[in-house]
Amino acid sequence: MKYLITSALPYINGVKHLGNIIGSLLPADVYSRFLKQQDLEVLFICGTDEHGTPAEIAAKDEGLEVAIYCEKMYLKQKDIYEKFAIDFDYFGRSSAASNHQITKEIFNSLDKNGFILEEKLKQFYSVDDRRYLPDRYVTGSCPHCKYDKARGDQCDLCGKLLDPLDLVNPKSAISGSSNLEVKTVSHLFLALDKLEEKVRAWIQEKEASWPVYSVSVAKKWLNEGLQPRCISRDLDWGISIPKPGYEDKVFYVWFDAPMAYIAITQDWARDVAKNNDAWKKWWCEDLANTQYAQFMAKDNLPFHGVMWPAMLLGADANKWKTVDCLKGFHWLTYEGGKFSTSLKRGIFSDVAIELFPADYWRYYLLANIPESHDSDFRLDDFVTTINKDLVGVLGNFVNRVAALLDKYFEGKVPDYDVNNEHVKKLFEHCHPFAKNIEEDYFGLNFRSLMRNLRELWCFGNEFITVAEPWKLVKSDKKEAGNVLAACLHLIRLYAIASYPVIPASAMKMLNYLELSKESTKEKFKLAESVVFDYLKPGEKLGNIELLFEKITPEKNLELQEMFSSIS
Ligand code: B3M
Ligand code: ZN
Repeated sequence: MKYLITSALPYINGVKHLGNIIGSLLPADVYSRFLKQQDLEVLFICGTDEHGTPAEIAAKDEGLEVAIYCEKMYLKQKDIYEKFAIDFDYFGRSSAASNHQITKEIFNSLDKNGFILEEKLKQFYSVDDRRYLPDRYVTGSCPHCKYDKARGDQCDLCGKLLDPLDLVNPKSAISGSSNLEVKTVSHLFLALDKLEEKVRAWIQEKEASWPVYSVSVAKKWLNEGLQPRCISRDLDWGISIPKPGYEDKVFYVWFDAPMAYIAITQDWARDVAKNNDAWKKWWCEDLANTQYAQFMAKDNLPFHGVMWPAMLLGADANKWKTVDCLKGFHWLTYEGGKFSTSLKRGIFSDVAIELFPADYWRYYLLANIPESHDSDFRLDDFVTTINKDLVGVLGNFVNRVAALLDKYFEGKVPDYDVNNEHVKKLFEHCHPFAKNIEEDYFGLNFRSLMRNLRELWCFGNEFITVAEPWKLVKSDKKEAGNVLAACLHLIRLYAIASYPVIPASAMKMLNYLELSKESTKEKFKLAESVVFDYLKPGEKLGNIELLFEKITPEKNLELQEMFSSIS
C-alpha cells in the first residue's frame, strides 16, 4: 500500500491565519510524517489556489499585476509553511502550465461524454468598467441580513451563498460605479444532475472509510438534488476554456483548483522524482494499492466529496484515483468569534511564527483541533498550555534526567540491567500507550492522539518522582543507574511518538541520545519503539538543547497587548 495525501490548497489572496493552518495543512503534515516514519511510501501534495476573483481583487488592492502578485504570495506562503515545519513533498501552484493542461483535458472528456451544457445566464455588465462583473466584483447589501458590504458570491456576515443579482444596491467592486446593466450571456455548466447517480454509487462504495461527518455533508448535498453548476467566468486571469465561443472566458476557480492536486503531482514528478511519468502511479495506475486521504475545512467538503469526484467520474470512471478518506474539520474560532482574513481578525501565520517556534503552535493547535466540533483559540490558554505541557511536563522530565546523568554518571548511559523491575514496569505501562498512539495516527484521531501523548509524557515525571534516583544514587548507585537508563529509553519513546507533532523538539531529544542519524527510518517505527535495552551502557550522551522556554508573565502581558485590539 502507498499513501497519497493532499491538503486543501490555500487561497493565494493573503497570509493564512491559524485557523487555516489547523484546518488542513497541519493535520495532513502530522499524518504524512507519521507514515514516513513507519517507512511507508508516502506522497504529500499541496500548493496555492491562485485563480478566481479573490486573487484578482487582492492583486488590484496591492496595485500589482495578478501574475506578479501570485508569484509573490506563493513564495511568501511557501516560506511560512516551511517555518511551521509542514513538510510537503511538493508545494506547487494551481496556475502552473501543468494545471492548464490537465484541466482542459478533463473538460474535453466531460464535454465529449455529454456532461457540459450551454445555458443563458443573467449577469451584471459595468458600463463604466466596460466589463462583466462575476462573483466578488459586485458588492452591495445582503438581501437576507442587510449587511452593506456583502459580496456577489457570499455574505461575510450571515454566511449565505449569493448570486450577484441578489444584492440590493449593487456596485462594481472595481470602480464603485452603480451604472450596471443586466445582460443575458451564454455560459458553460457542469451537468451535476446527470452525474448524480454515479456519485451516489461512488459514495456508497467509499463511505465506510470516511468520518461520519464527511459522509453526512456529502449526502446532504446529494439529497438536496444536484443542480447544473456554472463553470465559466468573465475574468482575464485563469485557465482559458477550449471551446469555440468561450475564448474570452476562463474556468470557475473550483473547476480547476482540485485538478491542481494532479497537476502539482506532475510537477513533483518532473522536479523531484526526475521522471515525467512518476505521477501516474499515484493517480491512474494501481489504484487499489493507493490509499488517498484528503484534509480540509468543512466548507470544502461538498466540493471534494461531490463535485470533484463527479468531474473525475464523468471524465473517465475507471481512470482516476478518487479519495478514500475525506477528513474534514470544523472551525477554529478566535477568542469566541470568527477568524477572518478579510476583516484581519485573529492571529496570522506570519506573525505567529516570529513569536514562538513552530512546535509551540503545532502542539497547541493540535491539542485543540476542531475535530468533532468547533473549538476556540484563546491566547491565555495557549500560554498556560505551553507552560504546563511542554515546559512543565515534557521539557521538565528531559531536563531532570539529563541533569542527574550529568551529575552522577558523567553524562553517559549508565550500566543497567534489562530485566530490572523499573524497566519491566515501564514496559508494561508504555506498551499499550504506544499501541493506542499508533492507532490514533493511522486512524486520524487527533484529539485522542494528543491526549494519549500527553499522558505518556506525564508518566515520566511520576516514574522518576516515585523512584527517586537522586536518593538512590547515594545508597545503591547500580539501581539509580537502572532507573535513569529506563528514563533515557522513555525519552527515546517520547521522541519517536511525538515526532510527527513536534518534529524539531523530537530531533533534539534524539540528538541528546545520539540517535538522530540512525533513527530516521526503520529504527523509528512506533510499534518497535517500546524497547528498553536499546542504548549502549557507557556511551556518551550528547548535549541537551533546551527543549522549551517558559512564557514569562511579562511576555504574556506583551502578547495580550499586542492582540487586544482585534478581540
Ligand atoms: N482554496 C478554499 C480554502 O482554502 C480552497 C481550497 C481548494 S482545494 C482544491 O479553504
Ligand atoms: Zn447576509
